[in-house]
Amino acid sequence: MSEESRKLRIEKPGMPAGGWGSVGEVAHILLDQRTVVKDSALLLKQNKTDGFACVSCAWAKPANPHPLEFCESGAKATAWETTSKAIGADFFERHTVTELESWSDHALEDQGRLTVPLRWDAASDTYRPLSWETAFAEIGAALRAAEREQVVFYSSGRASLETSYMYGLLARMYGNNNLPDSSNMCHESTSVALQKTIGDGVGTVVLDDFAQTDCIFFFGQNVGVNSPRMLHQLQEARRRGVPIITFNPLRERGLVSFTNPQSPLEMLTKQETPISTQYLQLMPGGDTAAIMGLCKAIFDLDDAALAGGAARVLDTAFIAAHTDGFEAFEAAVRACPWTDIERESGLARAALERAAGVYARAEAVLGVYGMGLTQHRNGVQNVAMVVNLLLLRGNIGKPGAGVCPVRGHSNVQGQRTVGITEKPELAPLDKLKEQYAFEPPRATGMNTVEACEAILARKVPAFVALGGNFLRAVPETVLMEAAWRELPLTVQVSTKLNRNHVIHGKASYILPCLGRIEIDRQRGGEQAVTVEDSTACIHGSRGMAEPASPALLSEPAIVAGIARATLDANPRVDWDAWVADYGRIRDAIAETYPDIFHDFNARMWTPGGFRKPVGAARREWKTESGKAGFTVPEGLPGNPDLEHDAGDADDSATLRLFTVRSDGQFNTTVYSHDDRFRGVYGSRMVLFMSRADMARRALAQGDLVNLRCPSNDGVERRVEGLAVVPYDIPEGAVAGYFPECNPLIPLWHHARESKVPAAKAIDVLVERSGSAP
Ligand SMILES: Nc1nc2c(c(=O)[nH]1)N[C@H]1C(S)=C(S)[C@@H](COP(=O)(O)OP(=O)(O)OC[C@H]3O[C@@H](n4cnc5c(=O)[nH]c(N)nc54)[C@H](O)[C@@H]3O)O[C@H]1N2
Ligand SMILES: Nc1nc2c(c(=O)[nH]1)N[C@H]1C(S)=C(S)[C@@H](COP(=O)(O)OP(=O)(O)OC[C@H]3O[C@@H](n4cnc5c(=O)[nH]c(N)nc54)[C@H](O)[C@@H]3O)O[C@H]1N2
Ligand SMILES: [Mo]
Repeated sequence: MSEESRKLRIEKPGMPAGGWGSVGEVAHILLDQRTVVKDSALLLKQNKTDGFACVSCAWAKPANPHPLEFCESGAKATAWETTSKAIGADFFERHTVTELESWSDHALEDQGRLTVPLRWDAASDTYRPLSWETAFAEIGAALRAAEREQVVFYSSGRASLETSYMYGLLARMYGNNNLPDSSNMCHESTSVALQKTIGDGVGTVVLDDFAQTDCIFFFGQNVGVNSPRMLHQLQEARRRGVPIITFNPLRERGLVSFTNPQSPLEMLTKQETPISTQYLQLMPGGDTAAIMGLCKAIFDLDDAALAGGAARVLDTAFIAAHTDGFEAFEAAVRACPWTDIERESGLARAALERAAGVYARAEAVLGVYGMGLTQHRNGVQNVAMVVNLLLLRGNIGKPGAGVCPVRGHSNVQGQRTVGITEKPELAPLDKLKEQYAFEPPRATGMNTVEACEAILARKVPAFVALGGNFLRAVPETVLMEAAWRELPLTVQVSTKLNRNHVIHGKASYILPCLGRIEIDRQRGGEQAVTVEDSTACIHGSRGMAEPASPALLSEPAIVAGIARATLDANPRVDWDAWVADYGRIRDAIAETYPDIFHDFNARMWTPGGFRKPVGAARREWKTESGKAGFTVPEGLPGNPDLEHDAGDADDSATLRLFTVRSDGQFNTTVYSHDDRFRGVYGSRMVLFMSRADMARRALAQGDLVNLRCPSNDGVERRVEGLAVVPYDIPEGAVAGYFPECNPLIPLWHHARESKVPAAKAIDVLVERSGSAP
């Protein structure tokens, strides 16, 4: 039995989201990380106009913030970055890299901040310090000699607009569009679906829409854990009597009720605001079917209204003026039998009809969603189905209505805006050519899945990562780790040690950077950066904490260092001048994208941010037809998981696994092994299962099981030693944690058009391996 599962403690999922539990958690992590600044003073500056943008999620930062505009997750992220723990020179004298392979994700990052540039030394199997100049020179020499079309430039969605712009330019001046980013595992299904249907690859709503809406449909997003500041908007909406209808296979605590930890009265009286007015526990992957059901019920209501001479339920004027594809969509919905809808969604017709009734009575509806929709084989279609639902009553482009993807990393949306994309058609290549007098590469680059395929095929000579923990975040862990070790060169710009460093290429460099919360001093004085939030608002962010080490460089300085050592000099790009004064990078960004970023330096401190133009929000549809498009789903079953590879699975034995996050983590950064919301403490090696499925397999709470992904492609995919936790989850579905369950996901198991790994519906077989201790 693993060390972890011995420590497992299971309790009833208890306290509401927010509340005293949240206050306790914040205090605990501030103490545990021995943060360097006066915590409360720093936290007061979080998400304020003159302060720093939280490094946790991408939720909007209001123009009139709460005095404490942060949440439990944001406070944890701040403490984690400003920790006084640091990896000193002696750390690697005590631990070989091979030894570190057996450490948990938590243990690796908990060593604290990386403080000096490091290079792996084969003789001692440790990382050894080297100077920045030597690091840049060696990396530059290696990149110059590599096959340029095959080098990969990954980025994780935290880096600022300034850094991201420079990084995209570096890749293109080097010679390729291989710019995969964490978005490829996340909301790429959104970017593809929304671009196609409404002509903008981003959401259409702003914070004010939450104040004006009269109904919210909420799909597959765990707000209490992953974007807790949004609970304020939801709580306010609930107080106005706004119904919130939730589609989620798990009963998530934060979607059930909320206590505002910033309201003394609520805290003292233990008041809770119920969040969801109707909670539909569908099967994972059942959203397309569920939304088909909603639409079918809406057509029925419209038929009845027509027959009875009442006002139409469909917004026929909007549909006629603003959409195309309606007739085909209507025909598909009417032809779709309720039996199929009920079977595929796992929901009863009556429950869907009730939700549709609420939708039909509302004048302004928001469609909010997260990874529960995007990380499926049919992830793009799921998002298009939300658009279909909204279009039926003109719920895009009017106050209080719209589509609201909840983005993950704090600048993941912004990175796309300034050119981090493998799709050349999404980057202003002609403009870059004119601005910098070089020939930008025109071939499509690799996204995340394609980069993995190329790594597995041993075709990638070098992998450069701007943040993140690529190897731990991607699927197909076993094959990927083996191939990763054969990469000739890995270069990683990072703040903390992670698995991506301890499993490394034949030559490997770790370049430690400043975090966004830290003061960034350059020749031109203290610098600020910018980020774009989930509602397309762009904000300034000023670092406030003393850096973890004087040897750290900022991300722009590191990108510039690599660029100078790798690229031929170009008189139009003065990397050093950019680093001395980030205002000049913003001038360059404004020149490339004048429509979005004109007067960038003047506007970056606008309270609430300045908004990037989103045509769809004004009903200007930048689609081929000039209209918003209805999409006919490819038909039910909507979840063709493992479609081309059923393997040895016996249908009745397979369960559908989806992977989720706990409040003790930010992606692969594991703050603690506790999940307060789900009542699981001390271990993440657990499997949430319905009591019915447990009874069928004669499993008791705490019994240990192994999971196996059945497929006949010759690859063995297993995770061993998960303790069973009984949970309120549909029969036939089980849930486990990301990244612990990633070894179960085949690389080919991804969304069809966006290639987002389908981490929310993996067929698995369960084998008993031991009884509860
Ligand atoms: N504290 C914290 N904050 C974070 C992160 C973090 O790890 N920790 N990560 C950040 C990042 S990068 C991202 S992308 C976001 C992720 O935030 P979310 O989008 O909330 O992602 P997940 O935690 O993966 O959970 C998705 C939810 O979908 C549900 N679900 C699973 N399958 C289905 C399905 O088929 N249909 C439906 N309707 N629901 C389903 C799950 O039960 C879960 O509640 O959060 C960001 N914020
Ligand atoms: N099974 C499964 N897999 C998933 C998901 C899932 O739901 N299920 N979710 C997917 C999603 S939505 C995402 S976004 C990806 C996440 O994939 P990534 O973005 O690649 O991973 P993170 O865990 O966010 O990266 C953490 C590391 O980033 C570095 N870091 C932190 N702050 C900074 C900084 O300021 N600068 C720099 N340079 N580095 C920094 C630290 O070294 C830290 O160890 O994972 C995906 N993988
Ligand atoms: Mo994400």
